[in-house]
Amino acid sequence: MGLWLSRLLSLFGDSEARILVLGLDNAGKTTILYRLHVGEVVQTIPTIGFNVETVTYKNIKFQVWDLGGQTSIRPYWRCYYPNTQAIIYVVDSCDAERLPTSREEFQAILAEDELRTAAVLVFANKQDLPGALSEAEVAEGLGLSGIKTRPWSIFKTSAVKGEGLFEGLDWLSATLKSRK
Ligand code: G3D
Ligand code: MG
Repeated sequence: MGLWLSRLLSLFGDSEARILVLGLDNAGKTTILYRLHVGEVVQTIPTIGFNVETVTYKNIKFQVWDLGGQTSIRPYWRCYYPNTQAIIYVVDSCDAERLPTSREEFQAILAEDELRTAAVLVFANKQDLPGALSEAEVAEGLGLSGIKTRPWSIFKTSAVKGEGLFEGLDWLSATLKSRK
């Protein structure tokens, strides 16, 4: 178990905690979920028709789904908001074309009332590929500097190489700890 995970566990005690891993499809979310080696990834396909991947470690749930697409299912996302301590937002840094769409989805998630206190960790993923946007470009593209009321940070990652993920999670566990 990583230090970040044991830190999170000690923070939450016995209470339920949720960490949402969100972003457009193809950003690298599922790859990251497996990379964390937290436990078995379970896929659920609720009747409403969006696929959620969940890894549960003790009282912490990591849950992943794709943003974008059909707007009719969005109200059902709220079922997954309670007790959310953090949002890990994943961006494909090579997909400059869809960065504006990713921004819209990101801003919509930030505007969700039930998520207003969640800390925000952004992964500018796929940094191993040529032509990847820099961390600063991804930050600008998402409008990160506009976030004033909660902690956020951005890290360069390569999910396939396993780079940057744990630095980001260390930031997250330290940040949540300092808020306690
Ligand atoms: P998603 O769950 O956000 O939709 P996935 O994204 O985790 O399924 O990843 C989408 C594709 O991007 C996968 O390729 C995956 O291997 C690749 N990918 C994820 N992270 C990285 C990264 O950091 N670098 C590179 N080079 N590729 C990455 P396939 O080919 O399996 O569809
Ligand atoms: Mg996926």
